[in-house]
Amino acid sequence: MALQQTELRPMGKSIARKEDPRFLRGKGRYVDDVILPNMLYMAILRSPYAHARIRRIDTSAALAAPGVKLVLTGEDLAKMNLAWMPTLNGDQQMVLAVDKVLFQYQEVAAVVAETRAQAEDALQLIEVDYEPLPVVVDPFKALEPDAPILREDREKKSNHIWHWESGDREETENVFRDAPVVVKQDVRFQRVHPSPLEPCGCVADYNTATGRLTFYVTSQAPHVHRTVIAMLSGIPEHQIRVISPDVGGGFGNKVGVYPGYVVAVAASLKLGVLVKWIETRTENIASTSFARDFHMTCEIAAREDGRVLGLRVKTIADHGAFDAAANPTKFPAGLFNIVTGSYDFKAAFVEVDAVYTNKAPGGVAYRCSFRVTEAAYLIERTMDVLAQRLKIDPAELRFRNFIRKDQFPYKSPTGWVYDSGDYEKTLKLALERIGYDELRKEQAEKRARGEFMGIGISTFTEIVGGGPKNTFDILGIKMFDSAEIRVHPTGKVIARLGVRHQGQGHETTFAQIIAEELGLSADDVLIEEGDTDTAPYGLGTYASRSTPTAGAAAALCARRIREKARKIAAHLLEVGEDDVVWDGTAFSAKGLPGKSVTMKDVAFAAYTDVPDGVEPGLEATYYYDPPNLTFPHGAYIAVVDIDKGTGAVKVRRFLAVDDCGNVINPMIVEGQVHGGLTEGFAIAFMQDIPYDSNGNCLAPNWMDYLVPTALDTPHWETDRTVTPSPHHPIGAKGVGESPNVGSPAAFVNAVVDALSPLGVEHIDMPLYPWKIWKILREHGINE
Ligand code: MCN
Ligand code: CUM
Repeated sequence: MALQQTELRPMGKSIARKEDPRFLRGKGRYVDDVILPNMLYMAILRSPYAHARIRRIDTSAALAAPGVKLVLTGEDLAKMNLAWMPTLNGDQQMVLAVDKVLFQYQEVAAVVAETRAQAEDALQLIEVDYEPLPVVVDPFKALEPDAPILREDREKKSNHIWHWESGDREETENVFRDAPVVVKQDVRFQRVHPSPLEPCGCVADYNTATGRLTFYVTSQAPHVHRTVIAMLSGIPEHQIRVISPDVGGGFGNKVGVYPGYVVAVAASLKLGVLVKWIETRTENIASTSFARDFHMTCEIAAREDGRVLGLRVKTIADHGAFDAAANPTKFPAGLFNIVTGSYDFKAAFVEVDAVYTNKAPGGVAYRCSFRVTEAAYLIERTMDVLAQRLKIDPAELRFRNFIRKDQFPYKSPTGWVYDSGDYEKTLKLALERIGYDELRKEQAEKRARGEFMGIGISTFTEIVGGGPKNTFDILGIKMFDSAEIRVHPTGKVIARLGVRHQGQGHETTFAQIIAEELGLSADDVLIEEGDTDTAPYGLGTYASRSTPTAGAAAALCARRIREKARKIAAHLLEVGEDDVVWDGTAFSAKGLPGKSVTMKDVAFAAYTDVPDGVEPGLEATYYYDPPNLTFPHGAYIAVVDIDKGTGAVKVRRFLAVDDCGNVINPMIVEGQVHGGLTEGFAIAFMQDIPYDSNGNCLAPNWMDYLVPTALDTPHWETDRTVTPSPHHPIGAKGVGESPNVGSPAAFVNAVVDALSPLGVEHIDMPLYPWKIWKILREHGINE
C-alpha cells in the first residue's frame, strides 16, 4: 500500500505518486491538448523512396486547395537558411529535402492549413518528380568501395562516418596471443524504436508584435531545444519560451530536435500565427530516432578455468541517412565502452565504425543509457557463450570473474571509474530467491525427457548520470543540472529543475528529496519542470541522469536553504548560530530542550521577522556538476519453457534484483523496473524494424511493430540490494534504464540455454517463435 504524502521524513518511503490523480483521471495536459485561437495545422509530405533525386516539386495545386495558407519545400527553407539543421552528434540533417531524399518517409514538403484534414488532403496535390537512385540498406555493403555515396553534402566521399576506439589495442593483442581459450561471437542488436504512446508534436507561436516565440513541444530536454532553435532561427534565446507540457512517454524519443519542429517554427515565422504539428504513429516509428542497429563481434580471451583475460569488440553502427544520435560530444558511440561490464578484464579494446545507409536517422533512444543496452547485451551474451564452451555453470563463471567489492573505486580497462558495487551479493541474492539449484535439477530432469527449459542470467553494470563537465557536453554545453527552490511564507515550496520527466515520477521523488532535507512533507513541495521561462538551465531527462544530477542539485539546494534557515532559527531561538541543532524536522537550541522551531516557523520569519544582516526571503539555486557517473548494477534471472510444436517461448519466471544505491521511493523504482523489463521483453521477443532491399520500412505501424499487451507480459519479481554511491549527496544512483539494459541478455541467455543440448550457442533477437521452431525442426524435433 502506498503511504500518504503528508508524512515527515519521506525519504525511502513508497508514497503515492502526486502526478497520478491527473494522469488517471484524464486531466493531464499534453501537447495536443494545446488548442489556441486562430491556430493552423501542419502536415508533412514524406518520401515514398529510400533514395532518389528530386527533379521538381510542384506545389501550385496544393496551394490552391481549400483552407491552405502555406506550402513549404526545402527550397523555401533554404531562403530562410533553415534547409539543414545540426544534429546532436555533430552531423547535419535536411529539414525538408533539398535535391534528394535519403530514406523512406523523409520530410519533403509541408502544408499549413486551417484544419488538419485540409492540410493532409492538400499533401496529395503536391507533385514531386523523383528519379530513383540505387539503395543501400546493408551497412557492410555501404562500406564497399563501389557503394553509391549517399551524403553528397559531405567532404568525405564515402559512407563511413567516423571511427572510434577505446582501450589498449596492443596490450589486448598480447593478452589474446597468449590466452589458452578464445571465444568469438557475432551479435546483432536489431533496429528498434521506443514508440511512446504519445508521438512527437509541437505548437509554434511566433508573435510578430513582441518578437517572442512560444514553442510547446513534447520534449525531454526543453532547454536544449530552446538553444538549438535560437541558434538555428536567429531569434534571441530569451525571446524563445519552450514549454514541454505533460509528456506521454519519452524513452529517448523526445530528446532530439526533429525536422517537423523546425518547419513548424518556420511556418509560424512566415505567417505570424500559431502552427500545430502532431505526428501520426507511422511518422513516429518510421522517421524519428530509432534505437540500436549495432552489428557487433565480441571476442573473449580466457583461461581454461573460465577466468577472463581480454576483451575485443568490433562494431558496425548503422546510423541511417544522418548521424542524429543524441550523444555527449566526446562519445560518438555513447558509453558503449562500458562493455567490459561487471568483470575484471586485464585488457580490452573496443572499436566502432559508423555508417550511413538509406534508413531513418537516430541512433540513441529507447531506455539506452547512451548505448549501454548494446554493451550489456553483448558482454552478458558472450559470457554465456564462454560458459557453454568451457562447460562451466554461467552463475559460477560470473562469480569467478566479478570485480570484487574491495576493488571499488574500480578503474576499467577502457577508462571508466566505477564508483561502487557488490556484484557477488546481488547475484547470490538472486540465485537464492529464484531457487537456482532446484531449477537446474528440474532442468536436468526435463532434458532427460526431451523438454526444453532454460535459465538465463544477466549480471550487468550500468553507467548513468551524465555527467562531469570535463568529459560530458552536448553541443559544447556541459552536462550539469540544476534546481531552484522557493520557500514561501507559509512554508510551502515550489521547486524547479532543469530536467523534464515523462512519467518517471519526479513530482513525487524530487519533492521527497527536498522535503527530507527541509523537514517538510512531500505534500508541501510542488515540483515544476519543463518551462524554460521559469526553470533553471539544465540538459534534460534521459540516460537515467535526473536523480544523479538534478536530484543531487535538489538535495544540495535544499541544504543551502537550510543553512540560511539556521541563521533565522538562531534569531528566533535567541541563541548563537553555532548553538542551533537540526534534527531532521526542526531546529532546536543546544542545551535548551523543549525549545524548537520548524522550517515553517523559519519560513514565516524569513518574510516577517528577519534579523539584521540577513537577506529576506528563503530561496536558493544550485548547479550541480557531478564528480563522476554512478554505476548501478543488477542480477536478472529468466526461466523459460519452449513449446516444441510452435517454438513459442513462455517466460515462466523473471526475477530482477537491482542495486541503484539509496532509494528515494521504492514503489516508483519498482514501477520503473516493471516498465523497463516489459520493454526489454518486447525487444528480446517481438520488436524489429527491418527494411527490404529497396529501403522500404517494413514495420512502420503497430500491426508490424509490436508493443506487448498486458496479456503478453510476464509476471515480474523484484528485489534489491543497496550499495550507495559514495559521491552522490544522497547516495542514489539512477535506475530508469537498468531493466532495459539488463534484461534482453537474460531472456536470450535463457532461450539459448534451453536449446543448448542441440548445440545452439547464439540466436539473434527478436526471438520470434518461427526462428526457434526452425531450429527445432532442423534438429528433427518437431517434424
Ligand atoms: N529513483 C528513486 N531512487 C533511486 C533512483 C531513482 O526513487 N535510487 C526514482 C527517481 O527519483 C525518478 C525515477 O526513479 O522518479 C527514475 O529516476 P532516474 O533513474 O534518475 O531516471 P530519470 O528520471 O532520468 O528518467 C530517465 C529514464 C530514461 S533515460 C528513460 S529512456 C525512461 C525511463 O527513465 N523513460 C521513461 N523511465 C520512463 N518511465 C516512464 N514512465 N516514461 C518514460 O518515458
Ligand atoms: Cu537513451 S533513452 Mo533515455 O536516455 O531517454
